[in-house]
Amino acid sequence: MTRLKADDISKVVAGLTQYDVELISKTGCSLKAIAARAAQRDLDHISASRLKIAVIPVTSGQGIIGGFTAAVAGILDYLGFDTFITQNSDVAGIAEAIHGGAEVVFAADDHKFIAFNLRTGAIADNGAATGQGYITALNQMCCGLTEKPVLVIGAGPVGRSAAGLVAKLGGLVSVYDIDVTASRALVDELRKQGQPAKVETDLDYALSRHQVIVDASPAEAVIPPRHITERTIIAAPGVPLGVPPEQRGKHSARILHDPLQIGVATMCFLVI
Ligand code: 2YH
Repeated sequence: MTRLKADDISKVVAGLTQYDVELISKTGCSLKAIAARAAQRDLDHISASRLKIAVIPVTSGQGIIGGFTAAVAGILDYLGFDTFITQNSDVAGIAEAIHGGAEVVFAADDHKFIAFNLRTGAIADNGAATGQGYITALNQMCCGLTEKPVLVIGAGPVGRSAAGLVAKLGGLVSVYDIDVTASRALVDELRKQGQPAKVETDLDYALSRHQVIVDASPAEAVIPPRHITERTIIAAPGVPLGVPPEQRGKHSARILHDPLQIGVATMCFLVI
């Protein structure tokens, strides 16, 4: 599982307005609209409520990531929520959030990143929410996924969630993971739900047959330049981005990638 680095998120807050402009040009939808759609929430109803949200620093494991809570809080603030970062970390942070009137809390350790609604008990996991948010955006970018072959690279929590939603939206899912038992398990699960899905064992061959790609893998440069054409559309929730740096500018209009924005926004809308 990828642990974000301070560098990955240092520009998130300052870049949110520009991020949203680019997201709208790629998908036709703002960050708020993508998240609301992914969570199947009514945007008008949500805009009206100014919900109080606390983001709690967590010191366990490898500890605090510089700028992590600020980036999460900045995204929630940008979406219109009344957000604060607790002064205290860990359990004292939870107490502070409750005393401060928070209805929703966000917190992450090295393994799990959750949003939790203290009133309703609703909980959202970053991995699953990121998959849902990215596929909602990809569906917009592709003007629908029905009958379209979609290659999902990576069968971790984000890839599993993404593959599930691609299948639900009528896409033809193929899965590649460096660990073939993980891709087999995901494909078996989809087939049990009556969704057609295929295991790919040769990534190069799989890439040569797909124009719509979900890069949910933590590997760098997993998509070689020869497989990126004017018709390739890439949704890349995986950090770092699997597109080689020299290919990014040229194809940026058809590459969706961010370190936190879509995942955090979708988590929030899933619990409210
Ligand atoms: O980046 C991570 C994990 N890889 C979460 C993975 C969930 N999909 N966690 C962030 C840790 C933040 C740190 N504890 C802090 O600053 O509070």
